[in-house]
Formats: sequence, structure tokens, C-alpha cells
Amino acid sequence: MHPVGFSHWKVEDQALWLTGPTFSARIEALPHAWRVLVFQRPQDAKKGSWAVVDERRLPIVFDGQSASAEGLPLLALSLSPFSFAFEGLSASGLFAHTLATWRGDEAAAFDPLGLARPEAPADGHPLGGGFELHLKESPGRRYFGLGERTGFLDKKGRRYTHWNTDQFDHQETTDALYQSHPFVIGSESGKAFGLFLDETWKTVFDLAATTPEESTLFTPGPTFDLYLIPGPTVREVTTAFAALTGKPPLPPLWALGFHQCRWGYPDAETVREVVANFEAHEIPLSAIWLDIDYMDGYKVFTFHEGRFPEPEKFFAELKEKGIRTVVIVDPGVKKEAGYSVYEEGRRMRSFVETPRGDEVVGEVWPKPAVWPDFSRKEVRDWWAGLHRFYLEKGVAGIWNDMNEPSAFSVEGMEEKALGKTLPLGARHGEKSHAEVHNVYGLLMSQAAYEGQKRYDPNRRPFVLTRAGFAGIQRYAWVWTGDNKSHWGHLEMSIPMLLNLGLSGVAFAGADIGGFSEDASPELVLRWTWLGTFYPFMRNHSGKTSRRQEPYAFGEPWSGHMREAIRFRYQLLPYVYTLAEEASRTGAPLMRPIFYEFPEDETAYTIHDAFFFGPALLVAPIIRPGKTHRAVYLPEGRWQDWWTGEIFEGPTWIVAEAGLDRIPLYLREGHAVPTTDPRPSETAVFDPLIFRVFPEGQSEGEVYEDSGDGEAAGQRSRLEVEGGRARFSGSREGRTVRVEIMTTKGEHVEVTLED
Ligand code: MIG
Repeated sequence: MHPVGFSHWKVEDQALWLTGPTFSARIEALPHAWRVLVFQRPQDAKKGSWAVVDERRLPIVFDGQSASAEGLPLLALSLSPFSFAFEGLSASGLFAHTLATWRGDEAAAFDPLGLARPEAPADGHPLGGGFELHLKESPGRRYFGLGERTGFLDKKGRRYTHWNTDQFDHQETTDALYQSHPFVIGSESGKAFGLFLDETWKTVFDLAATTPEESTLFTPGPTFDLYLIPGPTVREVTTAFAALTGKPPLPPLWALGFHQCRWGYPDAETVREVVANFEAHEIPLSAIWLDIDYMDGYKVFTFHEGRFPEPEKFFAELKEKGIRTVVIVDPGVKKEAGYSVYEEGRRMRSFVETPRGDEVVGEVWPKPAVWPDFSRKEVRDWWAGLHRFYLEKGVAGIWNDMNEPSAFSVEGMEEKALGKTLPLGARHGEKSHAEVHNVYGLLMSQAAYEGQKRYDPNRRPFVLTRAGFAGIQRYAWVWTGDNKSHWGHLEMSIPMLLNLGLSGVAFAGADIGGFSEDASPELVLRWTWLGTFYPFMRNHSGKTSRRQEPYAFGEPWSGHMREAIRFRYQLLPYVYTLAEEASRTGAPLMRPIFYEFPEDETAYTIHDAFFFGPALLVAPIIRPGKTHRAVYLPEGRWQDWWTGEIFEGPTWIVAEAGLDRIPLYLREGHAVPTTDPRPSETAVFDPLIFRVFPEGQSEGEVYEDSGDGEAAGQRSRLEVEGGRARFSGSREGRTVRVEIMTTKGEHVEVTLED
């Protein structure tokens, strides 16, 4: 390890340049972050990003010791050896590795055939293989973010590898999952900062795991590209990170309803039966999902003629009932003569190649399979265009699976060496798979998104993806992959989704009921109640699992599941209003309690309860057979949503919840817009019923528009004080009501002034 150091500096072209005998650095000020880019080869001074979309740069002043820019905290720098300090964070040094350090066993294992070009070892890192930043640790600091992760809310004390992985069998201690978000939020005594290592290589964050005194950020690539994001609180870091990497577009209203999926619905008849069951049980449904069985021989952009005949008619029939269809699209393209997708792709040389220029051929669902190289714009454009096939048939959304990418085998590679993906040395144009791997899913989702924009401009695109990288929220929602029908996985989904939300991914969900293994009715029911507060609410299960649709277990289960799902539809005005806020600010819908109460130390320790927006505190039942649980209520007054009882925080209470409810608390000062519990095509809600905290002053907002397409929307405001309510929005042609619940549990209407 060589310490990185610099001898000269200059401020030029809106950047502070540091130079030394071996390395250079470019330091830039963005409206929400300092960027520190360290490199060796001149061409890397212009290193681009797949994640960062903010191109604004602010003027920098440097006095030899600290860099300043308007609106940013000072960045204290020492040039040789290089170190810096920022907002309570201090780096003790940046070190460059020699080639051998990372080209050792691991690289060899990934590349036994020597697919990486021998003349460009380690993808062109002239000195060696990567950088390692050392950060001084502080005992009181906690860490959040890191995207999709197992474990509890606070991420300190573990080592995290950023490497998109098809982790079918993950459990509590599994490291890398399907997504990579090399972004972490440090927080101590209510003060927070963010670190984003904008490197797509297999990076590693050791957060006080090896030693409590130090954390390290490691990248094996030729550059070290770090963003330092100021707080002061986690909320500001999260929204700044969303400003940096992009905000999620406003989804169509239907996407916020209930979704039903299962791997193994073999034909259209089975799907019709599922829909008929929803109708018979009066369970609202917004979308039905088709897994890989709809295809002909697992060939993407086909429908099996016998099992899914006349898909256009079928989707229209479902749409009549208000149900959208979403289809799965995997990246693996079947290599088959005469199959137009393969033939076209081959003609354009669209597929990932070996260093010798042959297609990398392997196996995923289709066999043999090849993989489009989404890192090239012309390939993304081609792939986007293919989506016309689905859109013309009335498909409303695209589900991108297996896009880590997952590979069951690759010709010429041993399975163990492969690591269930493409060989690291495979070529994406000038780049290696080692560099592109982590953004493969992001770029595939971008193509799916752009295809919908292009060929269905009057609707809002909808993409769900399994793999992703920082910035994925610009194109897709995320689900957390193959969980299990275990209570532990129900519980773990909460911190997983909370940390995804803090990492910019406001729209995410876990498979309700669990994907693999057999679910008990009680598990599915409790999970459905929890899912009422997932931004993405989908029941999904694996091929060999027991059926777990909300009606599958008979009474009393289906009745309670109906209530839970109907409750989601009742809350849709609130959910939609939060979704619109997310599209403007990046603020997550599901928020850790400390997000709303940054000064409250207890709040930082709670992983199994959360805020849904600013007004509702949700404390799901996470164990079988339980009807009670402890709930922490922070400072202020809280009303039990179901009984009307009022509590004074900060306090711990024991909540009681039978199968007909989830512990839920309305926060003082807030009003929550609700409506009737049924799917609606437009997001102008009728009736619009505000549920208001029964005492003092309260306020609430509702965002309304056409529910899809480009139509301009409107935010209206409700203000309640001393038993009088005022609403700023239009009431014409619809019912607008304001309600409180008394402490005895009676609904009482508050008069709305004209
Ligand atoms: O190898 O398409 O995570 O949701 O049902 C398994 C079949 C492939 C994995 C996904 C899962 C999906 C399944 N897929």
C-alpha cells in the first residue's frame, strides 16, 4: 500500500486540482456535495458516472488548507500524505494498492480462462489495483443506507461488498444481494453526513468491522471517486443524495394499489381463475403479473401461443376490470437461429463478448443464452424499441429479473469460478464486465423505461427491477428478491426497505408472504398488513411454494386480508401524495423513526417500526401467535388509529392487535387524506375524507391529478383549528369530509367551512 500524496495545487475550471509524482485529484463542489476524484491516468480526469445526474459545479476557493464553496461546509485538506476532514468525519489517509493485492486469488478465480486481456492487467490500472480510504471511527457513530442489505437498521460492525448477486438463498448474515448502493450515512448525536463512492467495481465498505477504531472504503478500479454529502440530519443527506443521483418519476396511481404475482401460473386460464377469486372474495386488485411461463421457450418478447393465446384480447379483458398486466423480461436472450431478437442483436453485435470477440454463451432460463451489452447506448436503444411488442398488446409494466446478471453457467467456465454471473473479463465494448457488472441492471431498466416513454408517451412508465445501482430510482421500482416465508424475513424486510429508502430508492417492496417455502396463513396475513405500508405492495411466491394468494386460506384469513388490502386503497390519497413528494424531493415513503425525530436517541435503535410519511407511525406484529407488542412513541401526542385512545410521548406502550389490524398511530398536528376502499382510475378522490388528529391544530395535504399521463396536478391543503376546518382545494362535484375519532372510538364529522 502506497500512501497517496500531492505536492501542488491550483484552482481552475471550477475545480481544485491536486498533483503529485504519481496521482492527481480533481475536487469539485456540487450544490449538495464535495466530489473528490483521485486518478493516475490523464484520461480519468474526465471520469463520467452512471449514477450522478447533477452537472452543476460551484466556484471553489482554496487557501492551501481548506476548500470552500457557497452552501457547503468547509473541506479541510492536507496534501501529503493526503487526508481530509468534513462535518465530524475525518479521513486518516488514502492508499493505493499494488497490483498483487487484488489480482490475487479472487481475480484468478473469476478469470481462469484469462478472458481479461493480458496486455491490460486490472483493466488498465497502471500502478496497481485500487484504492483504500481509511476513516477514523467514533464509538457513538451509527451507519445507515447501503441500499438493499440484510441485518438490522444500523449497519455498523460489518463488512459490505457491493456486487450485484442472485442470492436466492439469502439469510440474516448474507453479504451482497441483488443491488449495489455504495452509499452510507454516518450519524452521531443527531448530526449526519453521507459518503458515496461512485465506483461500479466490486467495492467493499468495512464499517468498523475489522477494528472498532477505523472504517475503510475499498475499490479495485483505477480511480477513487468519492462524494461527501453534508447533513445536518439524515433527512437532508437522503434528499441531497436524491438530488445527486436523481429522483423517482411520479408513478401511475394503479402501481400504488395491490399486485398479485406467482411463478408458475401456467396459462391464461389460471390467471383468469385468480382474478375470478379476487372478484368472488371482493378483494381489490390493480395488477396481475406474468412470470416466465408466458413465454415460448423462455424467449423474451414472445407469448406462448397455446397457453397465452391472443394476449391482446386477454389484457383488454383484464383492463376492463381495472386490472393491469405486468410481464417479466429477463436479459438472457435465447441463442437460436431464426429467433428475431437474437438475429437482430447478433447482426448489430449487441451481445457481451469474450476478449476474442465471440459472443459469451451461457445458460439462464433460455439455453443457450447470450446477454445484451446494455452499457452501449445503441444496444439500450435497440432493447427499448423491442418493448413495442408488449406495449402494443396492452402490457402496462415491465418486470426486469435476473439482471445482476444471473448466469447458471457460461461455456468454458467452471461454475464455482463463475460466481453465478458473467466472467469478469468479458467485454462490454472497451470496458470489462468487472467494471460494468454492477450497473448492468440499472442500464437494462433504463432501456425498459425509455421504451415505454417512447412508444407509450401518454402513460407513465412502470418498471420493477431486481438488480440496480445508485440512481436506479430514476427508472425503476425495486423488489428485494427471493426472500422466504419466514417470520424473520418479514421482520428483516423493514430495515431493508428503510435503508433502501434512505439510499434514494423511495419505491420498493418485499414479496408479501415470502417467495420460497410454504407460508402459514397467519404469516401471509401479518405480512399483508405490513405490506399495506410498503410503497410497492405485491404478494408473490415461488413455483414450489404453497399457494398464498389472499383468498387461498379460507376464512377467517381471507376476510382479514380483504380488510388489510382495502385499507391500502382507503389510504391511496395519502400514498399518492407521498409518492408525489418523493418525485420532487426523493423523500422515502417508509421512514425510520429517527428520520422524523433526529434528536431522539431511542429512535435510532428501532428497526421494527417506522413512519409512513410524516403522519403515521406503523408498528407491525412480527411474530407468530402474538397479539401484543411494545411500541415506542416519540415526543408529542399520538392517537391509536383504531380505538381513538391518545398517548403522550415519549413513551413505550404495549399495543394490542388482533388479526383485524396492525398497530398504527396518528401523529399530533396531522391530517391524513383517505377515500373509499376500491381501485380508482383517476387520482381525483371522491369521496375525499380527511382523518384528523382530534385535538389542537392539524394540517394535511393531498396531491391529485389524472392518475396517469402528463396531466398537471394540484396540491390542496386542509387546516383544522378549534373544531373548524378549511380546505384549499376544489370540492366541486365530489364529497369532501373531515373526520376525527373520539377517544371512545366514535367517528365525528368536523364542519368544513366554505
Ligand atoms: O431463477 O422468474 O426473483 O421473483 O419468480 C428464478 C422466476 C427466476 C427469480 C425471481 C422471482 C421469479 C423467478 N426468478
